[in-house]
Amino acid sequence: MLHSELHRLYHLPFFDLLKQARAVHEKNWPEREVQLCTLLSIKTGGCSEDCGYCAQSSRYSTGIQREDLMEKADVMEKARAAKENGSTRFCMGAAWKGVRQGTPKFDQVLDIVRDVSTLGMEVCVTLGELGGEEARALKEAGVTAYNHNIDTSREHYANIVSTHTFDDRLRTIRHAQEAGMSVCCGGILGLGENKDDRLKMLETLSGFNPQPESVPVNLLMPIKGTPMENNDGVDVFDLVRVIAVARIAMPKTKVRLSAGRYSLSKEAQALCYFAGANSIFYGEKLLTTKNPGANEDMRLLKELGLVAQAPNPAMDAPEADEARPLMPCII
Ligand code: SAM
Ligand code: DTB
Ligand code: SF4
Repeated sequence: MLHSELHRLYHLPFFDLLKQARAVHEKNWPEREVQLCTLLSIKTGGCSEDCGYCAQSSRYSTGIQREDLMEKADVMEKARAAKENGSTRFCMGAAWKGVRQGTPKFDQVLDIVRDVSTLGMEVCVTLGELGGEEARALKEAGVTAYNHNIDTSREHYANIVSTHTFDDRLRTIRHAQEAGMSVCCGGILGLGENKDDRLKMLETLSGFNPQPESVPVNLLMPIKGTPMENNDGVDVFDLVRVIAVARIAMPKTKVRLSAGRYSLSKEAQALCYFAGANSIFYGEKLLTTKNPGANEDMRLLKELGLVAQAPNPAMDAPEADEARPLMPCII
């Protein structure tokens, strides 16, 4: 969607924007369903990259305990527990710059994916940069979706990371799409960006061909020791507006209310659901930071009359529109 249209939507009177987003949501989604996803950090800390928000970058003293790639049996135990708790998507994250075909660690990840994919949940991984070969191997092993966020606008990206570029991120996303995986790609609010950066991020995401299957909207979890530890918080109405505009610009995308729910009130979360959020990370830990407890989330869903979405592990990736260029935003 064009920047001018996103801008117009964002600046509508609050309730007009909500009404429009709700109408799009109701037309495209079973309105009461929320997908529950569980996150697991399978390799923690010690990352070579300098993403200014991240607890796991080796450039900052954040006090995170480094942990090697988890054993498959331990991952399976967590995955089974997630399924029993009602999660339909299991997302495994690794603090790597990227992965390379033919390396022992990548083989180990493929082995983990093969086993997790037998459990009947959607399997998502986020491992950093991918080439075409790696993307095809992950798809073949049973990955449903690849998470790789653009985080912010192209213009602001260099202010938050210097060790890779916005275009590096887009190339990885393209490789994941070409291999037939769904793409989970979103960003973080609270990185010192302005409203225009947020709209530019939505312009890039909604311009993907195909649009992402899911868009995580994260609020910065300020991490002590990182350059962003003292960043200003994000206004709740700004968050709701971003979700509503994302819903309108990407009607068939799951909008995932991601990091930052821990500090959101029940009422704020309810507004996010109303505006079009239909997926959350479920379970008391994200990768390294806190998330609301599962009981608390269940209670809120119940209070709002919302239900957990059924799993769809055989889900096909969205298809590209052949009349439009693939990845139009890449330079
Ligand atoms: N290394 C891989 C990568 O960068 O894509 C995968 C792991 S990385 C931690 C996954 C995503 O988590 C990041 O792209 C970022 O959007 C989000 N994230 C990391 N730290 C965060 C924080 N402190 N607050 C909010 N979101 C964060
Ligand atoms: C995403 O966009 N958010 C999740 C998931 N994708 C991998 C990660 C949030 C991490 C929050 C900070 C932490 O726990 O370290
Ligand atoms: Fe953190 Fe991923 Fe950046 Fe590494 S590449 S510092 S894990 S966000």
